Formats: sequence, C-alpha cells, structure tokens
Amino acid sequence: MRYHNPIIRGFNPDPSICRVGDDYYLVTSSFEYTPGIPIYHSKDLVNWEQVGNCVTRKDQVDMTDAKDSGGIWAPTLRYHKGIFYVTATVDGIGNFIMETEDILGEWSDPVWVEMGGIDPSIYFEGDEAYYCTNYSLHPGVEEITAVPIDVHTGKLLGDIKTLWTGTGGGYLEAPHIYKVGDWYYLFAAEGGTNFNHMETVARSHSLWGPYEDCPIRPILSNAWDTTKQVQCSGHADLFEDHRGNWWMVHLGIRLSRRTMSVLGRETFLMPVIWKDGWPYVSESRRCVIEAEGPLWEKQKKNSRWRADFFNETWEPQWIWLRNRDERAKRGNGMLQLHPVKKNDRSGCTHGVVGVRPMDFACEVGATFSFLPQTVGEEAGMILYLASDFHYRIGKEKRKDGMYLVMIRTAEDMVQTVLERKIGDGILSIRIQTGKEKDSFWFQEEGKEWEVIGPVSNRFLSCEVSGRCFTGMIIGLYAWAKEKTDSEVCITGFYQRRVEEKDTW
Ligand code: 6LW
Repeated sequence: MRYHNPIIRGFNPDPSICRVGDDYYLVTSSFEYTPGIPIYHSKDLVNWEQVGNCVTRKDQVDMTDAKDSGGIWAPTLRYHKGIFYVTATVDGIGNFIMETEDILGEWSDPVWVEMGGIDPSIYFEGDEAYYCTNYSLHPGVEEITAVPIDVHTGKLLGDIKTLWTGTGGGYLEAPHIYKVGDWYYLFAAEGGTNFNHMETVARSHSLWGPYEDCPIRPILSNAWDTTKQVQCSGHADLFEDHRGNWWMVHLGIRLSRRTMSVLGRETFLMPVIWKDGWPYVSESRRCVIEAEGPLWEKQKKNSRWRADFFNETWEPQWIWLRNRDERAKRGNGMLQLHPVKKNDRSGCTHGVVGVRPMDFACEVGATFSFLPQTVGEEAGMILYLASDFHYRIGKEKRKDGMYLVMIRTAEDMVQTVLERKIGDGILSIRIQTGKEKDSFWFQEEGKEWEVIGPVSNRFLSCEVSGRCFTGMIIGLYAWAKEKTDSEVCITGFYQRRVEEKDTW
C-alpha cells in the first residue's frame, strides 16, 4: 500500500518507536520546550496522534537554563515486562531514565546514569538491561559503548566496554542494539545530522562483539539523492510490526527551497528488506516521500486542529518555550497569559507557547483582547525558531498609544515590517505559512482584514540560523519590559493545513 512521508510532520526529530501488541508508540526530541518528549500513538504506522509527553513536571527536568536547541535530545522508548522506559540526554547535564506502567499517565522522576555520551539507548535481554551511548573510552576515537545497568536506579552494574567504532563516517551517534535470530545488530547514525547523515549497521554473535561491518554502507542515506525531496535521513530505530514486517523510523528533512528546511527534522517511515542477514531500507537504501509498504490501513490527512479553551487541561500538543507561565489560566473558552519580562539582549527566551506546524502550508489564527498597562508590553502570534530568529505580529503599548507591530528578527537584524496605531478593541490575527513565504493578517474589531506580506521565510530555516536542531513552531507570545500583572485573553486558537499542489 502507498503512503506519504513524513509520517509525523513538523519539528519531530530523533524518533524512537516501540510496539505493545498492535499498539505503536513513538517519541521524538523536544529540546528547550516544556512539556518534554512528545508521545505519539498509532495502530497502523501511518496515522499518528499525540497522546502525551514524558516530561510533564519541572522537577523531572527543568528547562529554565536550556540553551537554544539544548534541553532534551534523542530519546529512546522501550517496553519490557509491562513497563515503558524512556531514556534521553539533557544537553550539558547528562543522561536519564524514566519509567511508567501507564504510557497515558505520569512518568516517574528521572534516575541519572553515570555514563557520558549522547543518544542513549536501552537493550533488554531476559532480566538484564544494557545501556548504550556514543561515550568514548579512548580520547579522540568515536565509539559506541555499552554497560549492564539497573534501569530502575540508573546504577551501572559493570564496566563500560567498547562495542564498535562505526564505519568512519564521523559523528557516530544514535546507537540501538537489537537481537534478530542469532545476531546482535548494532545500528548507529553517522555523518552528522545534516546533509551527510546516514544509518550504518554492524553485527555480532555476542553482545560484546567483535562486530563486523555490513558490507554495504550505509543502509539508509539521502546524501546522494538528487531529487532533493528528502535529505539528511538517518538516526533510525528498527522494529518488527505485529504482522512480521520490518520497518525503520528515522529522521529526515524536506527542503522548503534549495537547501533550506523551515520545519526542521521530521519523522519518516521506511520498510526494511533483509538480504544475506543484513537489514536495508528498501532496495534503494533511500527514503522517499511517496513510499510503498505492507500496511493494513489507509493514511488519512490530518488537516485541522483547534483549541477552544473550554476546559482547563492543556492538549498535549502545546509546548512552552523553556517554562510554563505558571499564572496562565484557561477555561470558559478563554486562555489568559501574562506578559513575561524579556531579557535585554535578543530577549526572546520565554513567554512563548505554541504548537508544531502541521505542514509547510498552514494557517493559524486566534483572537486577542489585551489592555496592556505598561509601555513595552506586547502580545500576539509568533513563528519561532530560536531566541534570535523569529517573526511576530502583535499589539504593543507605546508612550503614545497602542500599535500593531510586525517584526522580523534574524540575529542582529531586526526589521519592523509594519507599525501602525490601532485602537483598544479586540484584535484578530492570522498567519499563513508556506514553503517560501509567510503572510500575516490582522483585523481590528469592526474593520476589514488586512495583510502584511508575503515575506520570505528564509530566516526561519535551520540552515540559515545555524546550529539549530529544532524547527519553527507557531504560537502565542506575551512579553513585557517590566514586571506586569496585565492579562492577555486569547480565544479560538486554530491551525489548519492548507492544500498545496505538490504536498500531499
Ligand atoms: C541528537 C544527535 C544529533 O542527539 O542531534 O548531531 C542531536 N546529532 O543525534 C539532537 O537532535
């Protein structure tokens, strides 16, 4: 059956998957956003719904000081004897494991593991568990290493040993161990999480090696794909579905134009074929957008998402930049945010709550009623990539009254595209995103809609902003120059995917 990649769109890198019966759960990286580690569920591998997040409490992992693209990296999700485990790296801090019996409920506090490296994975065999990262025992040598571990305490139960040094692609990371038949397979990503990204594999009859490299390298990459539909593919997790078919989920990007991606790395699915005891991503060893695989359900289009704020519970899709606004309230069809004091430099490190885009072409909207008290208070909608790369449209209080402002920030270039005096009434805002350009719409109460743009979205792409592991999010912002008690009341937040010729 045919299906379309990516299976989970918009800023969802480093996927890891596990199966429980015919239920599939998948997690991705969440970086500096709270809650952390989104959990997606599917019964058929192609229709996914976000059902929760693993890190929901500040005392599990605190994002306050996370750098841009720091925070939580590359989780691995596993299920063993009735318990789900998630392990991940917190950039600059270390690796943790959390567990739960109910994946739709709360997760435990983390236990921290005394093993360095990034992209940790857990391999279970019988009653034993092994922890595996790209920690190197030999300075200057890239290695995948492993150690027996008590997964409940994080205590290492032996010496860390080297398993493999990869195939020389560099940036050896994202290891996973699997046992299939008599072989232990050790998967890893190489080449760096960029245009040279790839997945490689080695195997051994013993967990501790020696590992022999797969004669064909890599088993997945789009580095040589001149169609340029998908790039950067790698960082894969292998699994067998409940019907006995093999697959990989992995990260990749879709180019929004030339060498740029505004959605960041997304989650792809590819069928796996076995040849001479080695797993490859199809014959071509490439990921494709229009894929074919042994599926049992049709893929449906996800086209609309709405938050009416009628209840107090946050839908799992909402992510806060670093920290939640503890004073935020929702209910009775309204969300109340409080402008957060900006820091003086580039500033925009807090005071944003948003969602991942559904696709390149989206429309998002909301209605704001906001009577700011102090000069410099500002609230509206934002396309946010990093603290110094974002586009925003909102209402700002200045000395001589209220203004509608639309501002693009790209590092030290700050462009005010529009500033115009407006009234005190309700303001509706709408942003239309596209592969290359975005338009910003606004409507003052009782007046016509007006449009700003379209403007180039170049500065929201990871490749332009540099060392950026995330992708653009779409959200609401509320900032102030001074501490304030003002409230921003927001109603009817929606996102819908807009039909495009060349995007499914
Ligand atoms: C992830 C790692 C990577 O941990 O990017 O460069 C990190 N490689 O695999 C964040 O996604």
